[in-house]
Amino acid sequence: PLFKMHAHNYSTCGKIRVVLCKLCGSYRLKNGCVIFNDHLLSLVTSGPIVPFKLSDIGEGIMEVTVKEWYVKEGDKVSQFDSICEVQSDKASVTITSRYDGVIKKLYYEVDATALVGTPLVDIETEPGLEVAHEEDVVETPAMSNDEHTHQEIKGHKTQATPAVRRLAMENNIKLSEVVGTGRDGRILKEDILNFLAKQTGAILPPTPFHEIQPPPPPSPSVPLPVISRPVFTGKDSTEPLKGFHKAMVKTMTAALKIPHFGYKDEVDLTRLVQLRKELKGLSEGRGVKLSYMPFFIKAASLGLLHFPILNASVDEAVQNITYKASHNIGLAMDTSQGLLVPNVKNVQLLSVFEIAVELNRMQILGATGQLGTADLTGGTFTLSNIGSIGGTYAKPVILPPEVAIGALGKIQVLPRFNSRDEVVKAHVMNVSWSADHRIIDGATMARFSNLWRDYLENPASMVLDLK
Ligand code: CAO
Repeated sequence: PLFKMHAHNYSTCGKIRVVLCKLCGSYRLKNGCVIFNDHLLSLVTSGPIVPFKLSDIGEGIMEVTVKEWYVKEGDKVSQFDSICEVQSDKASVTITSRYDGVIKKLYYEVDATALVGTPLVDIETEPGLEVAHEEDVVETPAMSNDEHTHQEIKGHKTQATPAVRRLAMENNIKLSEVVGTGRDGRILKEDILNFLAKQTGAILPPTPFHEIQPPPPPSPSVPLPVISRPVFTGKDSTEPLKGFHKAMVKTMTAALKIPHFGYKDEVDLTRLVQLRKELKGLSEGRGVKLSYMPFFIKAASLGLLHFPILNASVDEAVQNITYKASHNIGLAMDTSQGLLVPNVKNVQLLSVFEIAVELNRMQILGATGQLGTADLTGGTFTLSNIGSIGGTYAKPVILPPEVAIGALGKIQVLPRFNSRDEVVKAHVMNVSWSADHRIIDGATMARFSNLWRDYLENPASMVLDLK
């Protein structure tokens, strides 16, 4: 009778998934069974239906395109299961579930535009589940490239894989309290274990030393962008610009407000061609493809150490200049989704081989449309190797807030004079620089270009300046 007389006020009981009504002392179990005075009283078969909203995924993104659903109505999902893939104008993001339950409704068709803050799906949660208030729901988008998730907790950004989040959750640990020792402060499994050990006084075995494993060689099955077949439909067609195209409109329109200064030169890569030939097999033996790009990138970083103004950014009002400590060198990439510019982070700290490892990773992600926000943001200087497709000169456009960009032409075998006035066979590449002429003068660009060229024409000299 008491059991029936009131609306039960269930609250979570300890760490286990049992809820207790404070008024009558009945328990509700995770499976919906209600127990009162040791008697099984009822079976609740379903919990509340929760609209699962697309939360703010940062970077000022207000809308995304739904690229693929991984669930359909009626599917059972658990926390961290992938729900769908969405694409913003900056990156592809995998949205993962916050709840265990059953999908009741999908709000969008594939290719539809979903707005931040509106529901993506309705999930019928499991009975007994304490559902957070809608305002409290912070969904954790998972980066599709490395399955890392980002979450804003009281202004403190934490990064961890779903497995690490689960480990933290199972042990009632708030990620915001754990110091991440992974790259960019990422929280690793060991960080959670160490945190636990500190709390419980347990002594953990030392973390085994992980040797950096090069990624597997690019699989031949990874489709590289190919020339598309001619298309003739016989009628005009109009479609809205979406995703990365929209980003290109925004970035390039902003870029062309910047007065560009152009500077071009020729680089004799004969020695570098020989050096790469010698190192290519060695690198492939370690499972990494070695192109010229890692040398171009490293030489740029060595040059930027002498010309930090080229690795800087200016604010929109052009009142302040910020010299960036990290050389996050972007490279224009022709991907399955069109032009993207991922960047290799902290090139100043990387060897040529480590840059090649990063480049291989990004090329695989680019070819499969999986480059994520982490790789696509934070660039400080850009190189565009259009020569891998063809052409000699280009007129590259600065990617604001960066202040300089270089375009590399095709390496051609051409006759040139050597120091004894003899005609020799040379491997020649043209470089075309563009710089923000509001803050960079031609002489600076030319001096940097000379230094970059010297490193590449005498690649052994790079060794002297490697850290
Ligand atoms: N001249 C001649 N050969 C070149 C070259 C150049 N400038 N650049 C690369 N190559 C060679 C490579 O050495 C490699 O040869 P091997 O098979 O003998 O090793 C081959 O071309 C293929 O290289 P790659 O393209 O796989 O690798 P990369 O590191 O040189 O370039 C990347 C990577 C991402 C820059 C390139 O794939 C790409 O997407 N380029 C297009 C960039 C672009 O679109 N720019 C325009 C931006 S503005 O719209």
